[in-house]
Amino acid sequence: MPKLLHTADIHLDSPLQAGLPESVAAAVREGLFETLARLIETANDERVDAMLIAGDLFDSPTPSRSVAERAFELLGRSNAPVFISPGNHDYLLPRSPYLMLPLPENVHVFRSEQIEAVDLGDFVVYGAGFRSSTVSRPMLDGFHADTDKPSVMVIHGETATASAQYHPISTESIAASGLDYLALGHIHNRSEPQTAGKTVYAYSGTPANKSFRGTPGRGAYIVELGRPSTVRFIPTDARRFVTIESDTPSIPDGYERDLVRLIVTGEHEHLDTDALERELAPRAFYVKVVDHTRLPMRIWQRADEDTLAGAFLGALQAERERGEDDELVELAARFGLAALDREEAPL
Ligand SMILES: [Mn+2]
Repeated sequence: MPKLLHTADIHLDSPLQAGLPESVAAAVREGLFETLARLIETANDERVDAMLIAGDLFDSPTPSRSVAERAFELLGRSNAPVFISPGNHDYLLPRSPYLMLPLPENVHVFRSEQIEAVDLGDFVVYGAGFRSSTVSRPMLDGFHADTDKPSVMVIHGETATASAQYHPISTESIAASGLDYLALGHIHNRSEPQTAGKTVYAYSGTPANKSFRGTPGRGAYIVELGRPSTVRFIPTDARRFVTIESDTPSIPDGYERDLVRLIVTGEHEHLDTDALERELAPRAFYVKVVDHTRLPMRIWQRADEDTLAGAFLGALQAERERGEDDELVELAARFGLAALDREEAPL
């Protein structure tokens, strides 16, 4: 049975919105190309019969020429044909690199908002593409795969929302499609494969994170078309965004290539986040320390002292008992004690 690699939402050349230092952001952007190269290597190693990119390969409809040429050069290394369904980020403007630049022979871009079929002999690939940043017409409504061969569709859109601007796809239309697999893009957290009618469908999610938001562990789906189709996940991200929550301000081995957000919890009198970031720098590609610590209990015991600090802590405890926000009370205690003890304020 035909074998496919399903990916989507790489967002090449994304400016990133993670609040990272520019040099780190540049490395993450570069990592997106590494991820694309890895996807193509995987497709070749797995000897897939087609690679499907379900939209938003580029972050913008008009990426720079060098970015587009680099992407196309990589896609040209795929032994299998590559099918691209442009999404709401890389939609088909007349100036689109999909239309302006020479594409490798093995790359097919779906250029219409009407569903088009490409018969590869053993199976049929269907697809369509965004021609503007929004598509409100449900392109799958009324569609049925008119073939006896195994069939797959690659498309960008939303299955589970009332908002209609990013190509709404109803479960009913999937069930009526007769497709063996529907390769979806747009949602960056991958979904487990689901079934409607006899059609298996999934979001592969983005193959590489671009911020600490979203679930870690990105990759692509390897699909074997069949009745029913089977779906297997393979990891692909070149640099992971990892969040570690720990009482101990340390980073375990194995994160040297990754971006780590270390959330320090537990009881600590004072956490110097800047010093800790410098100290942990060799343990990861980038370290961001977030202070979620609480003051040790013994500090709060000072509320019994007959001192100004004692009275201050007692007043704060009373605030806490009246329902004041815990984190705010902790912060007030830290700043207040630092001032009373004539230290420099923390943070
Ligand atoms: Mn999208």
